[in-house]
Amino acid sequence: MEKTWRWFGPSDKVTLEMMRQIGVEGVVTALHQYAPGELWPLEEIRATQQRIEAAGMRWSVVESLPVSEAIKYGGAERDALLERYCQSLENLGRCGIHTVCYNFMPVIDWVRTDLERPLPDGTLTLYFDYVRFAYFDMKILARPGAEKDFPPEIVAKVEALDKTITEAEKAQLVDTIITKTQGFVNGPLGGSEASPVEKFRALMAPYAGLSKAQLRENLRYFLEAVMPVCRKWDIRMCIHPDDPPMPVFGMPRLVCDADDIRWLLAAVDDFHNGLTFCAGSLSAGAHNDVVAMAREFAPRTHFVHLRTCNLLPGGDFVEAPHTDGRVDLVELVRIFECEDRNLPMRVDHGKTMLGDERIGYNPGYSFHGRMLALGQVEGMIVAVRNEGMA
Ligand code: DNO
Repeated sequence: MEKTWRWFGPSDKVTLEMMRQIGVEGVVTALHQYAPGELWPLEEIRATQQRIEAAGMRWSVVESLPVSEAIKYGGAERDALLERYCQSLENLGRCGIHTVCYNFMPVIDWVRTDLERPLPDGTLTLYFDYVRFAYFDMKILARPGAEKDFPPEIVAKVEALDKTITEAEKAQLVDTIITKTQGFVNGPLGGSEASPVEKFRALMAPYAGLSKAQLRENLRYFLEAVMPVCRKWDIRMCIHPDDPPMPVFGMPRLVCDADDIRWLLAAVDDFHNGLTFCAGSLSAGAHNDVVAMAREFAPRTHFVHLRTCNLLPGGDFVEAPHTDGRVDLVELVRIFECEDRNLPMRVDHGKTMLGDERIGYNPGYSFHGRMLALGQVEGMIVAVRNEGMA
């Protein structure tokens, strides 16, 4: 596998020079200056690519070329948006960039309730508290009927929490779930001066009543529209699994388990329609046997996110150290090394440690924590390659 690292562009506090020093070979980035739906001009792609190459690496993966909401819910403007999406893909192809990660999650990308959860050793990690998540849905977003989506014991805990939760804790939940985790991925939530919660409700409105089957048809429509340009320029589209792998806020999600992935790969049976194997996202669902899924889907995997969660009682999960989670990452390295396509791999998230907390990195994208994880994974790769020689 190729050692890659996500870079958020010139404003990222982790510089290309820092990445080069720790052994990164390929850069994963996007033209973050453009909002979803805007065209990525050829000369801007080239400028970013040249900057990366001047630092001694290559631009391996685009993460992400964001799919506009209207494409996902099938709005009137979707064909115009798709035309522009294809044009951006062609521009990437002309520059020799062949791997494009995207997601098809309605409105919200990844969900955590705590971005600085202390571990016993003093480092900080990302955490998902099921009761606080349900609290946000039922009491802050106040989504009609939300309580029907949670088991009775969770609803009871939400009611108990409602008696003790402080205003500051509520504000922290809004800031974490809506502002901090989403903001740096696709830019800040659009719209007026409305509060984040109001903006969020407005973004969710077009999905009201949209079934999983309809969302699937919209994904198929998207894939059929982009496949011709992908075939022409050998661009491998790789969808990111849902994080966490379950429907949220009453909206369907399409990449939660092995059956979903089977559907996706069969819906458009083309090598260019592939997967970002995000082991971390998949590992947050107790229903997923992540190693078995890697074995099954490796031939259509074009990009690997190598990390793992641990599942806790009551539906919580925590992002675990790379050597200590529920998924055997060494086995995943074996599986993806066997693919023999030098698959780009990034360690995805890392712990916040040794002063990372003072710098203000994007949540999950610390420097020291990810560097430690990369060192650990690099050791796994070397050991696995040596097994092959034995
Ligand atoms: C979070 C990331 C996701 C991912 C997008 C890809 O850390 O893994 O935001 O980049 O879902 O479209």
